[in-house]
Amino acid sequence: MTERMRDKPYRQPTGGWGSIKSLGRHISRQGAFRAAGALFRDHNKTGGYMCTSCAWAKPGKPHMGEFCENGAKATFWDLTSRRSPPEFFAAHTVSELRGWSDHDLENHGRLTHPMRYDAASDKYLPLSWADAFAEIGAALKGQDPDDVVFYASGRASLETSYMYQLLARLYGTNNLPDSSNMCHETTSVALPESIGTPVGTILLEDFAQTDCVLSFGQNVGTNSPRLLHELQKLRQRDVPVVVFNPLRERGWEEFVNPQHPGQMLTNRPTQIATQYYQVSAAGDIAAMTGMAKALLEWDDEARAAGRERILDADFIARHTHGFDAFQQHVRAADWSGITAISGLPRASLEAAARTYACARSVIAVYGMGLTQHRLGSDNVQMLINLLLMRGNIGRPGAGICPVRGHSNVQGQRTVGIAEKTDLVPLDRLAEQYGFQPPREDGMNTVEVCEAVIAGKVRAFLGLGGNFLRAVPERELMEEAWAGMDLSVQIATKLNRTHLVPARITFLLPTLVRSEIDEQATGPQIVTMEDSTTCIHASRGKFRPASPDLLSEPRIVAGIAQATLAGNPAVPWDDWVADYALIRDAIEASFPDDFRDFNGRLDVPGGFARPVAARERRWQTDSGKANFLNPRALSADDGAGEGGEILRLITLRSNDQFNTTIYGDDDRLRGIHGSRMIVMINPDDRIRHGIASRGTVRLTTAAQDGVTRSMGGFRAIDRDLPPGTIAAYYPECNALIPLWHHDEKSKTPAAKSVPVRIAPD
Ligand SMILES: Nc1nc2c(c(=O)[nH]1)N[C@H]1C(S)=C(S)[C@@H](COP(=O)(O)OP(=O)(O)OC[C@H]3O[C@@H](n4cnc5c(=O)[nH]c(N)nc54)[C@H](O)[C@@H]3O)O[C@H]1N2
Ligand SMILES: Nc1nc2c(c(=O)[nH]1)N[C@H]1C(S)=C(S)[C@@H](COP(=O)(O)OP(=O)(O)OC[C@H]3O[C@@H](n4cnc5c(=O)[nH]c(N)nc54)[C@H](O)[C@@H]3O)O[C@H]1N2
Ligand SMILES: [Mo]
Repeated sequence: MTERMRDKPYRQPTGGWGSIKSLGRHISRQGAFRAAGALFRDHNKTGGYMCTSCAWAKPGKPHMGEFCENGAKATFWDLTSRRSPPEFFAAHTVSELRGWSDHDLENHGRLTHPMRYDAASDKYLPLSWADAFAEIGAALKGQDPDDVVFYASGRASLETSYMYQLLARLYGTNNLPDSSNMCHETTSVALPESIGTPVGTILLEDFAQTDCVLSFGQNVGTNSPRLLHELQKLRQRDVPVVVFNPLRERGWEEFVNPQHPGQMLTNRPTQIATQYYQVSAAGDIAAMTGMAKALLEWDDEARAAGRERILDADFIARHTHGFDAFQQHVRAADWSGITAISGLPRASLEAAARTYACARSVIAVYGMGLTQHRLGSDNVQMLINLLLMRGNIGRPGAGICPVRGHSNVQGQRTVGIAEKTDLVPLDRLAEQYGFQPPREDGMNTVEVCEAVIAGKVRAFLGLGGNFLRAVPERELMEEAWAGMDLSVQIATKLNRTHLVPARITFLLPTLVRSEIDEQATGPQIVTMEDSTTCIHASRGKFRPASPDLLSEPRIVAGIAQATLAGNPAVPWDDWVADYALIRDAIEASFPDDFRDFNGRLDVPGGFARPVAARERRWQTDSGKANFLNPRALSADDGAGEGGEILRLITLRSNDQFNTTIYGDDDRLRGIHGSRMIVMINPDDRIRHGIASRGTVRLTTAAQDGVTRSMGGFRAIDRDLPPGTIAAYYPECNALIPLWHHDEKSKTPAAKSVPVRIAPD
């Protein structure tokens, strides 16, 4: 693979012809020609299907091409003409398939038939759906519910997710971890403490009214490219965009909108970031403290001179709690610590603060670069502190904008997929369905991993996802996984998790969202929630990849009926026949969020769930928005300190969706033909005696008796802050200790793994 590797920094803008060319290649490789026309007709359109890729908001008046390069790739990947039918499994043992790459496994095509692992032949063999459900039900009946895990990746609809959480609770457990536990759980824990809501406060229309965007640790060009449409529009109004990111991500630099013929013809890009700060990994608390310090100084000066205040004193007095302690904390922080940890000079932080202070309304956008750290919650809360200083929450054009990952990850939590019982209206579920739901908190993802390694998890059901590739501590996890009694994987394509069988293992293939979901009352609609709390309907348009596929609601109902005693209040069959009835049930459980659910399916741009902080109602202990002091200046809490230790960022390429690897290219970073690379600053490389493009080994710097080491990476020079290196997820997950996570939310700290580097 390394022979084919090419690397040359990419100078072209994001979007533009590069993205059109890349799409052309993907359509033909996947044989997904039928999908191409639909992109213009149905993709993210009212009456069409919602993109399965990211959770970014869908506008009420969509572009004709309301899609991006990566959303289109995800659609082609789903609608491929390639298949992995029973004959494929007959020809390959599971041990053999374990030698295939993540790309090759999924690229072989859609799963077409329910399968069960047969240990004697080491192969997956087909079986009927009825047998699969009966055997799963029998196996689950023999387990203690506390030992069973119901995992959800964030793609399944609100309807499926609601049924899935109900299945788990009727069965007797709150073990409902989800991909969010590795992602924005930090947000879900940090925001309620600060502002009393677990989700972002902005709506799409706020971008039209904002005067400044701050961005921390999010890669817009790859992971939420349609957000570039909003950013481009506000740049045309000359609104400043201030970016903090250790890497120079092309998406934040320049964009050519493929939807604008004029711009495509001239290829004259829009400059997105007006100020770009390459903060050190885990240096954001320090950077934001520097900005806050500058604001306080200028406010002192303004007050002394009788000029207009820099702080929004009225907002702080009326709406917040803890400001005095916060300002003392910030005043006490010294610039030398701030500049050392952020890696940024004082003048840069003052320039960023100046732009912030000059803007009336500010939106702060962030992603995994803030959440996936040992003090990730402090990162998020410090960003809120910065917004609160100038009253930038709860008014038009201002607010906090966590950019969510999976297309329905936020919605799954809204309808009850949560291991924490205080997030779920258990009393209402108890009344609605006449049962006693379990009242103990379940396990989150990290706790599930601990329990798997300890041999305490006996059965694992996965509603989508690729758990073993996504979690930390890969080697111990794969070893322990095989000791479980039961693994049930509801999936669209084959992945590594399916190839580490438990004693009994089922692979249950399902429809994708763009496919027609025909049930007894006709084609069904499903719904999902975007990053801005707006709920959208989605209607499949394509013939299913195989006649043997069942929809996700049908599969969840099948497992439930085979496992649980009958309950007249839970009409699984009626629900499957007509998903509108599931939506009625959701509305009954969550009346505030889903008032008139079926009546509002086609509101253009989706209908927004109410968010109290958006209206400056603070559902916190203090009844106010809380200034909260960060516990340290460095978000890695000292883990990456010491001369030889580097902070490894594990991140996504432009050619993947999480563990789904579309190809080996990362066009926007100028890397082609290999994913086994480490991006490194040339000074760091030379200091460690590594040749340019030399082969290197990374070893985790942790004294816990476990050796975590991976060789075979190529070192590629990139403009990165000293001490910060970057490589791809999921390849690097074997290097992340399970205990290396955000302290409050247990989100794995995948963005600053302490490692040593050496020639290999
Ligand atoms: N095409 C595509 N779209 C996706 C996904 C995908 O894999 N492919 N995944 C989806 C999912 S589930 C999610 S959660 C989102 C993820 O989207 P992002 O939040 O963008 O996640 P990452 O790609 O992991 O990259 C995070 C960014 O943070 C920067 N960063 C790393 N450490 C730090 C730090 O300490 N400080 C700062 N300021 N920046 C830092 C990295 O350089 C990188 O640019 O995207 C979603 N959308
Ligand atoms: N080191 C490191 N680790 C990370 C991260 C990181 O940045 N760095 N990011 C974390 C984040 S943010 C996340 S969200 C997790 C992702 O973790 P997961 O959500 O568990 O992983 P995915 O790769 O999204 O899951 C892909 C699989 O889902 C199945 N699938 C796809 N579509 C559907 C569908 O419509 N229905 C069903 N039933 N199955 C489907 C396919 O079989 C596919 O193989 O990884 C986390 N792990
Ligand atoms: Mo995510």
